[in-house]
Amino acid sequence: MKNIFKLTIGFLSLALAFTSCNNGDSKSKSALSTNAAEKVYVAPGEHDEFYAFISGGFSGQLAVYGLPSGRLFKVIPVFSQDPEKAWGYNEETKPMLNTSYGFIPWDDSHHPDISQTAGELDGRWVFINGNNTPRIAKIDLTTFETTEIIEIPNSAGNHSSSFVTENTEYVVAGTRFSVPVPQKDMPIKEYKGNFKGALSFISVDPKDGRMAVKFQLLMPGFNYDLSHPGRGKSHGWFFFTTYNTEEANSLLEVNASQNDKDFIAAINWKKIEEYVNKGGGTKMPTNYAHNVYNDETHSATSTMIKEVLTVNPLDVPGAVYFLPTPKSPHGCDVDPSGEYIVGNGKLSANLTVHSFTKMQKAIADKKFDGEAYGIPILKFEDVLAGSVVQPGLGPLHTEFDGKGNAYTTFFISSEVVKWKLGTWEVIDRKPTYYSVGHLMIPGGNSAKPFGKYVVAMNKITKDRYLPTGPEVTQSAQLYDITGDKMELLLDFPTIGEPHYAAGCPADLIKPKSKKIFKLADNKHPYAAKSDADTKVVRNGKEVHIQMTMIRSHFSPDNIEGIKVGDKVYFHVTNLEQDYDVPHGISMIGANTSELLIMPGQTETFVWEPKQVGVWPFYCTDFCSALHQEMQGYVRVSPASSSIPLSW
Ligand code: K7E
Ligand code: RUQ
Ligand code: CUA
Repeated sequence: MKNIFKLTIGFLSLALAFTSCNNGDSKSKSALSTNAAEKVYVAPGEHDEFYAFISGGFSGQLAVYGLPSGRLFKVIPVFSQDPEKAWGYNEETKPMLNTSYGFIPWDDSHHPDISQTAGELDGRWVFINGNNTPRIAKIDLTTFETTEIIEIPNSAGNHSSSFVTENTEYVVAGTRFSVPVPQKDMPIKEYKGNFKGALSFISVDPKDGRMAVKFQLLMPGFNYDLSHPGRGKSHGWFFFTTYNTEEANSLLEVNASQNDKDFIAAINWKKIEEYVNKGGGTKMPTNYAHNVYNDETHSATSTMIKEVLTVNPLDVPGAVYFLPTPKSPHGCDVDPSGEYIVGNGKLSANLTVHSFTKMQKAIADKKFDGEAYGIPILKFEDVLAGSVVQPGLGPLHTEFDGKGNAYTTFFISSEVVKWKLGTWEVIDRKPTYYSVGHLMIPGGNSAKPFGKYVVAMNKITKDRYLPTGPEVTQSAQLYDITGDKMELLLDFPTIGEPHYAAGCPADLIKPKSKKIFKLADNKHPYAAKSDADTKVVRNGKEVHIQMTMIRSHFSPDNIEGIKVGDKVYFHVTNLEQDYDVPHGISMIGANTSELLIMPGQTETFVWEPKQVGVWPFYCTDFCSALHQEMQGYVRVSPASSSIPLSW
């Protein structure tokens, strides 16, 4: 115990002193095998084998890369405004960023996860969490656009999220911070015993993917750090790592690392689902936003929901157990068979692996080691499958290759360690440059991983790239894992700080991702589907322009009768029906971004002219040889003017 505590202090000071991580070892750069370049080379015009969806961390976005090339294809705005796509700037998408706190165009997004059917990736959607103002977003993989965002009530620091169950029955969101539920004004010192940790099970409609908070389990006031679903034999269960089981209100080391072991919470969600389907649970008044993007109107609506179903774990006997797990476990990872649950104890010397079979036996034998707030604690020895002995310093996350091997990242010793499930022996280790967080094997969080590559995502790069002022890019590193030994192939920069990523074979998504919206199906209330539909309508100080765009003109392109003090809505429809022919539009002095409008779609921006004059607008996307001719003028007259609207 004393020794472990000493180790803890050592680990912590190492963790705090980034500079003591592996320092720039320039020899490693030339140590690449000569065929590394060949292995990542995707010839011009050729396609990559895998998609990788890498979280943008504090940029609130999700970046789409190809593997093995590491080429960046798209940055999908999720919890962010993006002037490139007008996301969060145009009137159609602003409601997507609505919350119970108002319009919040930013978040900290950590963990993308691809939807699954029967435990395998199905390539329909990617889910990702917003940590800060707790939200879960869903991205449609036919359009690569965010189509739904749901806020999570009673939650704070939505970190153990957004992982999906085997058939995407649920996307699960767990609170990092326990808080008063419902929120109230109370002394912080009275945290212990009074705060709650909400674990939310958000159902996903199998047809349209529509999300709804089915129930929230109100757990003791620990920090719920990460989670992963059971699969195969453990289908129906969900596992969450916890830290601060001391329930300290200040996490200075002395407070938070007292307990030799924290817990992995094992939740039998099937049992709780049965309980709530029979009318169990308590409806609690609350307030949270549910934002849905409609493909037909090309616009989003935001609805406030006033109630959530909460469940007290003590009301569902046999649904919740605690598995003691040494020293502040971070990642909670389940192997493809569903048997092994890895608790990555950040401050632990060994890596702990629990056995689902042993857990079930211990539960059946009722062999408990006391309880916490009435929830049975299983005996460590009774659930332990094995330990990887001293594999490295500061384990964070583990992924699996589907061939019986696991790969764990070590933040402090800056490396990926490959080890064998069942024998727990270390097979290989490779340095990362530097301070790796998550890692990703395509399908690595499913029953069927594609164990060809692992991507390590690093927090610090120091000397690895051309310097760019005080901040250097964060980065990912690609390793070939087809042999016994991992082989470093490639470094590539990431958007923001990367946390988790999700990868899948390109073929799963490619065939359905060249979507074109049919103009005939456009149900936007202000769509103009031909030049005959175009008009300009005044309603007091509000003016609505219904405009079209097609190579290479706007219609109308000369508008008069607008006055200072008007609020002018440009509703612009792209009449094109060819793949990949967007047009843009921008207006001088408009307090918004340009619009980039896809074929068949209508988008809207607002312009409030402040000065009289004749003001130009133009197409922002180089669309044809006559792109530069795609322009128009709006004449703005004094507020007192009686010039009629004309176009
Ligand atoms: Cu380890 Cu937010 Cu998944 Cu980052 S967390 S690394
Ligand atoms: S930290 S290992 Cu950047 Cu929040 Cu996650
Ligand atoms: Cu339309 Cu450029």
